Amino acid sequence: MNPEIAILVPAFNEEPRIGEVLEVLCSYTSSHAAVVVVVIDDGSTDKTAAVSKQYPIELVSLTSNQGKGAALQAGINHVQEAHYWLFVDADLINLQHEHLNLLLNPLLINKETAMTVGVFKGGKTLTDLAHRYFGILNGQRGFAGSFIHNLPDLSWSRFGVEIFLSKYAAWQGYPVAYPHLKALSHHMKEAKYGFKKGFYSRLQMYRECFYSRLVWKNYCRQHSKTNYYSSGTLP
Ligand SMILES: Nc1nc2c(ncn2[C@@H]2O[C@H](COP(=O)(O)OP(=O)(O)O)[C@@H](O)[C@H]2O)c(=O)[nH]1
Ligand SMILES: [Mg+2]
Repeated sequence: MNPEIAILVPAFNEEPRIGEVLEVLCSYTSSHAAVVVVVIDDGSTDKTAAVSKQYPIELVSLTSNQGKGAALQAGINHVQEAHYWLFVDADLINLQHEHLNLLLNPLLINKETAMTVGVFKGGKTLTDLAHRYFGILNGQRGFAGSFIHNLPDLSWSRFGVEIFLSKYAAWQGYPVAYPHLKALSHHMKEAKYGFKKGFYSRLQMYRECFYSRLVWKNYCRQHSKTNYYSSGTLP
């Protein structure tokens, strides 16, 4: 496939929300020659796949729900090689082309930059605060091709995937940029699933994040394709 830019959109039961995001991504694609948008349907039980198929995207369907990390890994395996990668959630509110440019520009301008982590600003107060103080969890990211190429498999990580990516980048000593994504936010779990189910799902997410925080070091030691210790010790 080898596109210039691969945009991966992990999606689990996002039927009412994914159209708004794909509308923006696919119109971005039409103005940029070699961009591919890959939706990874993570075993959804709603019409996420059917809605996605209305857009010029590549669809990867996982037969059962495997979690965000496995969905992203399935997208990476599908594309295999790209010069730049973007990870974009399927439930964003008010995504604009400018946000995609902001995630890509630091990678294009400074070839040393390995990863960008988008920080919501001026969207919703709660999501802004979460992004400001728990940036390690932010899901909108850009990557240089070499970062993804050298990355160990993410399939185990579920919602701990962002923590793993940030820890891995720090361990490798890779420069990371944090562009502010103005007026962007996302649907919170409580709004998507109702308070009780949403809250339970949030606790489950924190559990997966905590697990990733515990095991990332050992996982890196055992599975890294490169062995560059920036400071000689793991952070
Ligand atoms: N909830 C959930 N989301 C998943 C899963 N796999 C992929 N995703 C996608 O990961 C993104 C972030 O999920 P979300 O529940 O909104 O997490 P939050 O934004 O961190 O609260 C969305 O695009 C989801 O559709 C999964 O197993 N569960
Ligand atoms: Mg969300």
